Amino acid sequence: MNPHIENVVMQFDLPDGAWTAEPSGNGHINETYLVTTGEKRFILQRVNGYVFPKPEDVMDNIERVTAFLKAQIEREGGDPARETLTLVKTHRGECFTYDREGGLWRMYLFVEDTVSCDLPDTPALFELSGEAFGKFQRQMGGFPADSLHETIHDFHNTPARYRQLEDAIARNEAGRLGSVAAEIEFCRQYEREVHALLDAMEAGEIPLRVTHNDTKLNNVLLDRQTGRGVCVIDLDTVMPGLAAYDFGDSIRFGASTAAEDEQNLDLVSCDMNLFEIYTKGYTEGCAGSLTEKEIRLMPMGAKLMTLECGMRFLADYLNGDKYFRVHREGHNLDRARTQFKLVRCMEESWAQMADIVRHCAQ
Ligand code: ADP
Ligand code: GN1
Ligand code: MG
Repeated sequence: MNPHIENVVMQFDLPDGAWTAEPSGNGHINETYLVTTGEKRFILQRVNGYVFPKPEDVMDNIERVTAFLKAQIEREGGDPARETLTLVKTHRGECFTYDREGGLWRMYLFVEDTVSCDLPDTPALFELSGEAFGKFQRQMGGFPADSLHETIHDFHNTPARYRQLEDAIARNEAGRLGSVAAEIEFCRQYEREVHALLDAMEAGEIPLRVTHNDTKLNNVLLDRQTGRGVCVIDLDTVMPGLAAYDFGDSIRFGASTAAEDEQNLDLVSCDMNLFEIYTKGYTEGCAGSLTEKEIRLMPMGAKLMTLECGMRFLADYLNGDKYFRVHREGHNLDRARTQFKLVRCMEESWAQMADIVRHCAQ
C-alpha cells in the first residue's frame, strides 16, 4: 500500500468516523484503492504522473466532462449520481490533492451494485457494454472538442506509435531485442497500413469527435443484476479522437476469447459472434450519430487499434516496462503477443467483419 494514503485520505471531505483502504481494480495505469467509511465507499486514485505529465490537465478535463454529462443525463431523465463519475471534494473545496512527493490524488463516489469485467461473462453483457460506450459517444456529441486538453500527446496516432516502436528497437534500452524478432517482423508488414484512419480523417472523410479513447470492458461499470451499462469510467483520456478507434479498442479487449495477457496463444482468437454483438450494441447506443464512412471503417478501427496496442506493449517491453504496470517477467511481451494473434485472426475474418458491420448499420 502506498505510504501516503493516510495523509491523503484525511484531506478529502468524507463522513466522520474510521475508514479503511484496500487496493482495487485491474487497471494498468493508476493506483486504485477502495476506501470505506461506515456505509459509504469511495474510489481513491493516484494519477500516474509518468503516463500523464500534466495530471492537472487530466483533472480539468474530467471536471468539465462529468459536469457536461451530468446535465445531459439529467435532461434525459437518468440518475447523474450513478451514470457518470462524481468527484469528491477536499476540505479546501478542490477536486484533487497532492502527496508529499507531488503525486496527484483524486476521489470518486463508488458506484454501488455494479461490476467491471475483464472478460464478458455472456455475449449479452458485451452487447450492453457496447450500448453504454455508444451512448457515451452520443452524449458527448455536443461537447466543445477543442476546449479539451490533450492529456497524452498522439495517444491514438498509430503511425506515431509505429515510430515509437522503431525508436524502442533502435535504443534496445532493456537489452531484450533478441527475443522479439518475429514480433518486429510482424509489425513491419503494417508500416503503410498504420496510416489508414488518420489519412481518412485528414482527407475529411471521417470526423474528429470527442471520444473516450480507452473503451475496454473494465472501463464500464455494469449493473450487478441486469448487466446494463451504468457508468463509463476511466475518463483520463477523453480527448478528440476517432469513433472507429473507440469501437476497435472494445473489440480488441472484449471480443478476444482469452485474457489480454494469456500466454497460451492457442486460446486467443477474435470471436466473430462477439464482434457482431458488440457492433450491434455500439451502433444502437450511438443512435444514428455515426456517418456511413465511420461505420464502414469500424473493422479497420478494430485491426489498427489492436495492432497499436500490441506495438505499445512491445515498445514498453523493449524500454524496460516503464509505462504499463506489470506483474511478472515478460508480462508486456505476453500482452503484445495476444494482440498480434488477434490481428492475424482479424485478417482471416476480414470479409466477415465487413459484412457484419454493413448488416448492423442498416
Ligand atoms: P486505470 O486507469 O488504472 O485503469 P480506472 O479508473 O479504470 O484506472 O480504475 C480501475 C478500476 O477501479 C476499474 O476497472 C473499476 O473496476 C474500479 N473503479 C474505478 N472507479 C470506480 C467507481 N467510481 N466505482 C466503482 N468502481 C470503480
Ligand atoms: C491502459 O488504464 P487502463 O488499464 O484502462 C491504457 C490503454 C490500453 C490498455 C491496455 C492511459 O488502460 O490505452 O489500451 O491499458 N491506458 C493508458 O489494456 O495508456
Ligand atoms: Mg481502466
